Amino acid sequence: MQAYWMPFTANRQFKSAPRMLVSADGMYYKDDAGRDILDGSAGLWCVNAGHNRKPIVEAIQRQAATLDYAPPFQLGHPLAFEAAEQLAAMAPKGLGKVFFVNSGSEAADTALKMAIAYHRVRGDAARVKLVGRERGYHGVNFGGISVGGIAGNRKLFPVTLTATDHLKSTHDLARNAFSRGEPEFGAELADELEARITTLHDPSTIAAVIVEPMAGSTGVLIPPKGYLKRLREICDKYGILLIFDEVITGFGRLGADWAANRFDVLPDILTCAKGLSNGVVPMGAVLVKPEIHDAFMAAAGERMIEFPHGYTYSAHPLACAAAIATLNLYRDEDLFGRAAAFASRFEEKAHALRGERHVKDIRNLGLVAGIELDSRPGAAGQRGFDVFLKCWEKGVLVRFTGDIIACSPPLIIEEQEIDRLFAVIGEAIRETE
Ligand code: PXG
Repeated sequence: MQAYWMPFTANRQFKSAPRMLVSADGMYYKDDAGRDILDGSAGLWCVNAGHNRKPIVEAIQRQAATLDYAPPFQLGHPLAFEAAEQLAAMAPKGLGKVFFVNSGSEAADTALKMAIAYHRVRGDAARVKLVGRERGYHGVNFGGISVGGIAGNRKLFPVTLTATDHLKSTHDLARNAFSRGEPEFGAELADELEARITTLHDPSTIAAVIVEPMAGSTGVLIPPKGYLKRLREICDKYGILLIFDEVITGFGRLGADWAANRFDVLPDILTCAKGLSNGVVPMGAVLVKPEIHDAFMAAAGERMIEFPHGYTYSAHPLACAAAIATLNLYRDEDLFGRAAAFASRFEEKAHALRGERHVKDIRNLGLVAGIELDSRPGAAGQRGFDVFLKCWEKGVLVRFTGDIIACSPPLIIEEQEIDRLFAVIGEAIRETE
């Protein structure tokens, strides 16, 4: 087991007691002892259509045997255009241009570079600063961690971009604990963008604001009512681009296709990944308004490369095949509608854990829930880890971030599986010191 250096993992703990997944089907993983594990986290928030879906598997098999790889620079292949067309057709109205990447991290860095370059090609070269938010997660590349706000992901790398600032997190248990859906309080936190940040930096130097509409990785922070609309208004007032990182919130997670539609706020740039290909082949995308794309076209000669950016595996044929099959599945099975239909049971069962010891907040929207536990004195994160391990022993996979348990199952989950998911979390919490 020694050669593999595992990502975001307590390597030594893992190797002392490995948790090995060997196969998956529908709502379940199987481990190397042959146990079925209910997938309460859609892998890592990505397997929205469930595991081992035949149309996706077959599409990839066919594609591998037809065109295994095609260089994406100065050459094309039909599935890249088809995947972009389909994604644009289901995107929030007005985001009609699609740039493919291979992950959420690449999507974030691509979006940030696009934002800066967009102002530049229009002759507004002073706009270089990027604003993120405390507790935000935009992947692990240098751009993403620079605007990201998860302290633990930054502290070993104190060489982030300097032209950045961060809004305050919207997390406020004093006012919003045990909210169902969008919390009531906190829209005014968006005003910091105008009151402090544009004042401090001079708004004409700010290129973009990037936020997750719902902050997932940090522990499920649902946006307060009106907060995102307010951000949009301030960005408009000062000519700042608004980027939504929908890597987690895209593809039905919140009971709507996109958070942008769920909250009725249209960003200028939207990043997605994960559910785009059901996690089966790595893929991400950056969706932009046509005006942004067109500004690049207008600024370069016809035989010039307009945006010197891209990856060897952008629009990889297998990823495109997986994405097309995945988007078809979402539509054919109305999986986003299903997520919306099951959201109230999900909410009831999640909030039924209120009153269990250590539980200091429960929050939810669509098919996502966060259960925040009190931390053990001097040992933040250990209680969350123990609950995660107990759930695993009981055959349920959840995600934990510090002492917050996150639930985000595939959208094909059945009612009894929702019941079991939260029942097992309840047992695990009761058995944890
Ligand atoms: N943006 C957001 C909003 C994400 O949630 C990324 C970017 C980066 O995506 P890639 O594909 O580069 O990993 C993510 C990823 C967790 C967890 O514990 C969440 C993510 C990744 C790893 C763990 O909740 N989200």
